[in-house]
Amino acid sequence: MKRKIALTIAGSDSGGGAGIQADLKTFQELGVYGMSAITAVTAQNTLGVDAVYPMSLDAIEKQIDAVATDIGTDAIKTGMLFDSAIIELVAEKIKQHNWKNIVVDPVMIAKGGASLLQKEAVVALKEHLIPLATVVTPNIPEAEVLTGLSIVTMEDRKEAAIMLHSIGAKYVVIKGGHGDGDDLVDLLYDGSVFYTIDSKRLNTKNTHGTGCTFAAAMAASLANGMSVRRSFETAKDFVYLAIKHNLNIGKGHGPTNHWAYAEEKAAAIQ
Ligand code: PXL
Repeated sequence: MKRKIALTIAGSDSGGGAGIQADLKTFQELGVYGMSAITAVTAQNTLGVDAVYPMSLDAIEKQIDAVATDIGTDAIKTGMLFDSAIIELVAEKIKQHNWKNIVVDPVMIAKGGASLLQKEAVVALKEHLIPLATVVTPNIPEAEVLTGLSIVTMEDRKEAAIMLHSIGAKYVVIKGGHGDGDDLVDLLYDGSVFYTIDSKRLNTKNTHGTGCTFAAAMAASLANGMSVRRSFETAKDFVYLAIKHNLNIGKGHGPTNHWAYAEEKAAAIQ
């Protein structure tokens, strides 16, 4: 059986719950062969980020080119890109290698408040990377920064989605996790139609890495040949189960359970 392949271009989380570690675990669980180009190394655990060490542009370019010249990829996921120089390099490389199925997770701030993206880089994200995105997957605070809107109502979310589509993302997902209340709505926009998935909020502090995991699950699903809508549904199921069966690891915001989706599928077959 020929496996599909995905590349994550993102930061490393030493605690294993977010960043490239979450991405590679998610790719694996969805049957996709995972590869990585590391943009920054973070020293962090479930209590927070202690330090951030961005990689040199040369090191990032060499990792991407090494993958491109030999292996290629069926999908890309971008996560923490740290500054505008890294964003411009990654955008240039995606164009140069003519890659498709690009999931852009516009990572900005870690759960504990540490900055994973310089303020100056927001413009580069909008000018260079989002226009290449098959799908961009902000949470509500990220969508606010990207659009300048204050997002309170569902109409605000839809307006933000329209704006992000107009700057070039083919599809826009606005994740509902940061909304208020017990009912959570994730929104997908394809440029003409809105599609939503409703779920109940799961009450736990162990949600570290959910954004990374969601975007990685979308990238793996696109690599597997699914439509964007089906990839959105799969990513939602994957993250919902990962939070529901979270591992309670560490003393702070613990990671989610990347095994849960495949384990539930296996149990359903028996
Ligand atoms: O979830 C955002 C994120 C992305 N990438 C890295 C991170 C985090 C959150 O902590 O550490 C490397």
